[in-house]
Amino acid sequence: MYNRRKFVKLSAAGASLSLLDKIAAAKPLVPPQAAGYPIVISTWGFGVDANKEAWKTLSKGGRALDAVEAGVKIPEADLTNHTVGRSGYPDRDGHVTLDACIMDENGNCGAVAAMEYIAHPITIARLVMEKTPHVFLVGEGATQFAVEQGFKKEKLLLPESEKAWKQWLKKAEYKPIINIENSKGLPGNQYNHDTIGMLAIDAKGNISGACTTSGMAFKMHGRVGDSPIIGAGLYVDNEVGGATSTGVGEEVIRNVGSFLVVELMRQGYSPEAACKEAVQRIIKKKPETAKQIQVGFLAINKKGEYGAYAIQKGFSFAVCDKEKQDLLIDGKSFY
Ligand code: SD4
Repeated sequence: MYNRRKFVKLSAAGASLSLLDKIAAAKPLVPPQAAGYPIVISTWGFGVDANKEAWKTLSKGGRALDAVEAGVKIPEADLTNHTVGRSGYPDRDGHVTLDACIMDENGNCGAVAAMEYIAHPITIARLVMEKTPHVFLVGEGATQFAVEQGFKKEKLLLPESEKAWKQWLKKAEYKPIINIENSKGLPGNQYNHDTIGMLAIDAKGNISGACTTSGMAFKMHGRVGDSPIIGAGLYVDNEVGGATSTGVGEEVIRNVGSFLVVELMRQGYSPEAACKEAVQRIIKKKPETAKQIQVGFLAINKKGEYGAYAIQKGFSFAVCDKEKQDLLIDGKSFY
């Protein structure tokens, strides 16, 4: 307890004490009901299988951080998926470069971007978080760190992706295709972008998130999107909730999208309303661009309530909890 003299001294040092008191007072005093826990949600149809993997950890009382890492490794390893992890489509120069980030309930985070030759960027992002004094490693430095951690370099450009890239080179037209994430199975260069963002709350009520992608197919060499950027592609605040994004990353970065969604939830917005407001900011800033692109946000709050919103129709997200492990929901959209 403060005695008065100490208090006066501290107050004289600035208005910071009362500000700190205000912040402390603003924290919810009663923790939200844990009835909705554990739960895991993720972007797009491939989120269903990813969630099921995460559920193996969550249903045993495991930590949300372990669950999201294990979950997103499923699409990272899926050879039929050309937009996350191994077998991702390359950039326009033929390099497969991967981006990922992860964030835990204590505000710790780690990320890698433009990393080549390593198939599970999410695990390297977690190692950056846990084993280095840094948050973000990129390019050769990220690969070098992964090798130092015992990971093998491997060729990520698989024949199917190489074929699609060579086909793309004929016209070399960079044009993101709306909702290509839902078009699994289309031949040739039809995949343009695809990302898994996953948010989980474990039995203790702790929130973590992960986001991983090979980014926009046929992007410029060195281009990094929103997915590995904390605050853009992913953000978690254990007092409030978490958010993640998918779609054309440039527009998400411009609006620091996932951080914005979490901050709106802090102000009382529901997850869906927060996602909608973030989408509307993107549209307001660049209405003509927004007509041509997809961006979707997915969010969960501390109570385990979730919601999503996208610019275009067709954004789906997967939900997994005690009741149902394979739910796929169509997100609402502006258009
Ligand atoms: C990016 N946001 O690199 C990623 C791509 C994506 O669904 O999300 N696709 O911009």
